Amino acid sequence: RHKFWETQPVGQFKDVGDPSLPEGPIEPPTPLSEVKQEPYNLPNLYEWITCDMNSEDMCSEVYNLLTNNYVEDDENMFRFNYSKEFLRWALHPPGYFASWHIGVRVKSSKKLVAFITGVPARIRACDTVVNMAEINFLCVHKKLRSKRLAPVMIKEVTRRVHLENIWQAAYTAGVVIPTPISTCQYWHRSLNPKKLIDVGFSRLGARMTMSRTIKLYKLPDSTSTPGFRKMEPHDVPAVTRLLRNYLSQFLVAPDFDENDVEHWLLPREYVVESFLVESPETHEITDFCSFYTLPSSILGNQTHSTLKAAYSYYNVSTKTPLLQLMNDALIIAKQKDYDVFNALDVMQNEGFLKELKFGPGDGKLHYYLYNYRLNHVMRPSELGLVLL
Ligand code: YNC
Ligand code: MG
Repeated sequence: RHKFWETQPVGQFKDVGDPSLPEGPIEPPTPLSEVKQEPYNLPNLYEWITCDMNSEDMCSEVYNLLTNNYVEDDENMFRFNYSKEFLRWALHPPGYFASWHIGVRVKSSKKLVAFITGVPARIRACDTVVNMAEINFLCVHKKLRSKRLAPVMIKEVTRRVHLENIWQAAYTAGVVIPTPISTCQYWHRSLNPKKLIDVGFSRLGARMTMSRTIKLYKLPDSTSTPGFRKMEPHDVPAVTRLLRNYLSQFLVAPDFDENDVEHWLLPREYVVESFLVESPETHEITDFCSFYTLPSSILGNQTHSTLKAAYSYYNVSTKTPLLQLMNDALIIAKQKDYDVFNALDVMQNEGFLKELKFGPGDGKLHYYLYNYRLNHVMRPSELGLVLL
């Protein structure tokens, strides 16, 4: 049934729930000299390229490929529209490898028709911190679908990851393949209900009018927590301590150091936003929340072309109740003119979703590890990892 995935070192469906299989790497690393030195073969009309995302032209080509061909919802009403600044941020973390940003061009016209990326990350699985690649942005042009190009893209990124002596990977997808370590759900909190209804993102509830709906989702004009402010560069050590301590409770989570926190969590306009609570008395950093910006193109609407969405990223509450912290995050997102605030049911998010009027979405998000077996399927609340 999965001609490609059945050949790969991933948990297979027939083995799910078999406690006799050991947790950890499925295959041992091979000597680097045995890693294939040449790229995999592509059909003759195409060629591999390494995409230098610092180049304005290259970044624009990737942006255009993804804007027109990347992930859509099941009804094909919306398509992710990652910004160029976001792509640069997502692909340039500490220690990134340019060789893991892989494109495929048509030889004759030089047109970019496929893309896949990896970035390095230390991910803890239970008690073990593993050097991994986070794989993202797999995209094949709509006109080249169902020609088995995706397996070649995946094998080529795997080869280039192996060349850096890394043997495991983490990734998420909307599709079910062998085999999810966890299956999560997106929840959506309307900030601009009228627009969301107008574009078909949400529907007017039963026995609801537009004015009652607008009132239901109304938020205060300003945040409520004393000491709530934007994260600044000098906060990196305190936020790192807070976050490391928080993430230690989950079964799978990133192992962030100060360099990672500086990259992934310091605010960047229109890319990632982070806020914290500094106690007005002790000046201690007690709580933290963050979200990233990922608009979607609205396909075929006369009035609106983009949906402005904020995605919950990492949140930590130690003193401020999580509900209050996230309500402040919603207030900020509303101030900044986002239409919707999205969150997965990972970490402790279930503790605020219903109370803060998030509604469940229809699509699922499946989490995967490559060449690493875990012996049980995790609940979303046991996951401490958010991929972009
Ligand atoms: C997917 N999303 O099952 P089987 S998420 C992984 N992730 O193989 P073809 C996928 N595999 O089942 P198409 C996948 N989607 O026969 C499909 N597959 O074994 C598998 N969409 O290939 C599929 N982006 O080329 C099947 O399919 C085989 O032309 C079929 O291309 C697929 O970034 C795709 O949703 C997704 O652009 C490129 O549909 C195309 O349909 C497309 O005939 C819109 O492929 C955009 C979209 C996916 C977003 C993402 C994470 C990707 C993870 C990839 C796996 C990484 C493994 C670890 C590597 C490093 C290892 C080390 C160390
Ligand atoms: Mg294909």
